[in-house]
Amino acid sequence: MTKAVTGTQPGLPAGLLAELREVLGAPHLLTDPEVTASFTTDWTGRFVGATAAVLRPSSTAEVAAVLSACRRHGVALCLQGANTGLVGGGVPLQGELVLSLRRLATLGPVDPLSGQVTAGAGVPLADVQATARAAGWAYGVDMASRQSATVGGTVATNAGGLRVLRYGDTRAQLLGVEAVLGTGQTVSHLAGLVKDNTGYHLPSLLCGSEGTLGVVTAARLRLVPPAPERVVALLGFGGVGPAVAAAGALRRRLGSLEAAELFVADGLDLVRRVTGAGPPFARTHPAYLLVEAAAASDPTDDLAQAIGSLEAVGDVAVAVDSVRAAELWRYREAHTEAINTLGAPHKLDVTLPLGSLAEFMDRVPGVVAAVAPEARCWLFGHAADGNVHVNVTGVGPDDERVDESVLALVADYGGSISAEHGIGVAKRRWLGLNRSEAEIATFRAIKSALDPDGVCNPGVLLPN
Ligand code: 2HG
Ligand code: ZN
Repeated sequence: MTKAVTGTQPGLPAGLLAELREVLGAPHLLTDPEVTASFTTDWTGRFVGATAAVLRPSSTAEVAAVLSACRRHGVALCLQGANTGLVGGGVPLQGELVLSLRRLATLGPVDPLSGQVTAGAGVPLADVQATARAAGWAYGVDMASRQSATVGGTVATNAGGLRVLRYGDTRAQLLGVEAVLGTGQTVSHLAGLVKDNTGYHLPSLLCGSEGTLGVVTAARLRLVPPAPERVVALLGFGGVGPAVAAAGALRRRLGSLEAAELFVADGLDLVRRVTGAGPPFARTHPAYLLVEAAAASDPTDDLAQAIGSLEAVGDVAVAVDSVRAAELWRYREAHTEAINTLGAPHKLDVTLPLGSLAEFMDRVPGVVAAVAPEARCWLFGHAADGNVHVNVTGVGPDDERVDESVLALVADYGGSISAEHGIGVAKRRWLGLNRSEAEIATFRAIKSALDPDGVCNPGVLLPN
């Protein structure tokens, strides 16, 4: 495999580490390279950075103290949750100190009246889901990395995931945040008032800012009514076009539709090779749609009726129990780990207008082959959101020709070069495909107001 994208490590001002050790306590400032290694390489293995230390604060006050020391010494920070990001935005590619937020793990009680909870940045998504469930509510955001992905990371990237079609993205759940801005100021607005028109909405600004404006330390999250009765079905189609059309039709007919996930034949083959799973149907289909409906009472009949009214479905498998439901989900959720077994992929998470999604997916392999004949494309995603994950294997970590061609094609179709993973370092060169000069200048003005010294994630999001 070719060498990964690597970072450099400049020297640190004398006394800074001693000062930070004082703030955090010696056990929470990690310098042993064997220990810090897992904080400096991204999940895919494509981006490898380096750091002199990983800092592990346990409170907002400690975050503020770290930030103020780093500003004073002119040393940048790389903000990190569970390091599950896929665009290189959470690893220290410029030798930054890593600010790991996992110890901010306080999860408050669920307010039974409003259906809200306050979670520290380091709380794993699965813990928010479980706490909500235990209190008779549910959390609307879900994704395959739920056991590790943290609230702070999902807020910083405005994570989407599997249930966006019903509940919206992370921003749609966010009623308030606490954050230490790059200025060193702490802002805290966690009352969770649903109606609160008192000026700029900082949660919206910080959500999706990818750690470039400050450190989100806690979030006030809205919960949704539970939908404990679930049914999962896998549908086979003759192509992506009919599968996307079916997702739209199911969405219109089925208020309980919670997920409509898309994958294709070669992705399924790869997943089966890696996981050893059997085939879902006796015959192969070019495209598959995995759907889940959830409601207070069993939605199976409604789903069956809605599927019955669809045109062009080849085969249908309905999961009658949770074991079978998990098996069907695995065909879709295992794509990411299965692709990683082929080497560090280039991950191009994009959105297309729904009417162009099938044509785009059809054209991508040719566009990739034109610049990298040895590469392979893997396409899967969230059908109802127009969000396809273009994964490309067989290209070197630094070789950006494939990224360039695919993202240009996305822009030609009027799509977005980042649907849910963010811009990170991987796509910042191409931000101009989606954002005008005026917009990027506005982004820069916001960055310099909130992080005037460029301490927070300096290499992320904004083009050089
Ligand atoms: C998913 O939808 C995630 O499974 C990861 O967003 C996508 O691995 C990817 O490219
Ligand atoms: Zn996704």
